[in-house]
Amino acid sequence: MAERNLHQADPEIAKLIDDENVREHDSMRLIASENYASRAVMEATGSCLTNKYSEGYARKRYYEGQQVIDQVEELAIARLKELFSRHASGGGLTGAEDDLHVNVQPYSGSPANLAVYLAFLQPGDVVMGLGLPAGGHLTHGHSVSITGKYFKSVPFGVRREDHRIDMEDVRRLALEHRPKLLWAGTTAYPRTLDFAAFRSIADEVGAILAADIAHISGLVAAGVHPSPIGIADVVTSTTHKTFRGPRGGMIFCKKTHASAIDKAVFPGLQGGPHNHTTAAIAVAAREALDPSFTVYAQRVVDNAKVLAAGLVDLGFDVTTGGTDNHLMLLDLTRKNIAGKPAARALDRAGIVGNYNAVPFDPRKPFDPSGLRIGTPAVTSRGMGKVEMEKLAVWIDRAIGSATDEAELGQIAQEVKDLCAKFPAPGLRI
Ligand code: DSN
Repeated sequence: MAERNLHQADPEIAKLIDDENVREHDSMRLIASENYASRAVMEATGSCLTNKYSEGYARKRYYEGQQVIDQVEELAIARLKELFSRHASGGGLTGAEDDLHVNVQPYSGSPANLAVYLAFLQPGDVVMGLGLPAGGHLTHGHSVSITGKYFKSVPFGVRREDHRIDMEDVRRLALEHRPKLLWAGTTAYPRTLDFAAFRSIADEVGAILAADIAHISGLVAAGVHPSPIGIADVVTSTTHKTFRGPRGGMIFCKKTHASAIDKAVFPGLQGGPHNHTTAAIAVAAREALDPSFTVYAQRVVDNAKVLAAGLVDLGFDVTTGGTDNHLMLLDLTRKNIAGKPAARALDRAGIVGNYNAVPFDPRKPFDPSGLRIGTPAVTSRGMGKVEMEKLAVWIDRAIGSATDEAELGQIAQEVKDLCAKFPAPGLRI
């Protein structure tokens, strides 16, 4: 008898997956960290590679039967080296590629960042990173994270007047606190990072410089955002945001740090790598090597600029006045609504973002003043300037009618009609 497919074996889960498929198709997905992975990436993720254990690294494993897996991991690494050497800063293409080591085994971005701590720090050492309320990540030393509990965290912020990172202040804090690790990375910051300025501060105080490019790795790969490769000692990233791969993590480092990073990932933090994910990362890297990905990444930024400008025209307070990357942060205080009710109303209108603290937010993190939105997913559907202009108007209408269910329903229908014209990669509709 033929093996049952998912719908036959588990109709409840099959239906929920179908429902999510419809939701992702019919809505404008603006969560800045989300995207649509391609069908090829999905196929690799759902493959038999999920069955295999392979603790260790290619040619040095603790289990037999690695004839295929070693090739998969080596291919993923080779493609990532080629891709991220293209726009490497400083060393130039060949220099950077020769000195580049890649680990594709971290289960996601947070484990990748923990590997950096394990590789270079002892408990109690000082770490500096952008504070969460200013747009940093939990794992850059926030107090509720293990990185803020086991290490002495000295967060830096953004300037009150323009909400941009003040490199002079980073330097002042670094000279005072002498961090062993300095993070250059963000999750809710709409401007370009100056990796060279971070490098010079790290050198001045003898810190390891780690760049967390989880949000921008697709833009960096395409040369649309400056690259920290060739500048930072270590670079971490997720693989599913602007990079548009499967959910996973990756670490780039100079060859001198290869052994410390590899040992920190396995056996320091993890067991067997997720080989199905590694294969899908290789597929995503191949997609990103295609010239069409550069066009995509540039359009992500172009779309974000159009959307931000449209929202400014409609009276929205866009922090820093706009964006250089894929995301923007709206401070809704002047619109007389908090971030959470606004995000909920937008969701009912088929526009999905997330409520988010804004710099110097007087409200609590679970009920903040802001909304974070971004353009990676809608750009993957082929949407452009015209659609971004419509989106700004819909966002304004929905936020202005947050308790008017009829109006929110009307917007949701208009959103759905537009989405029907833009097929989303990877979905089954
Ligand atoms: N959850 C990710 C984001 O949305 O930015 C960060 O880990």
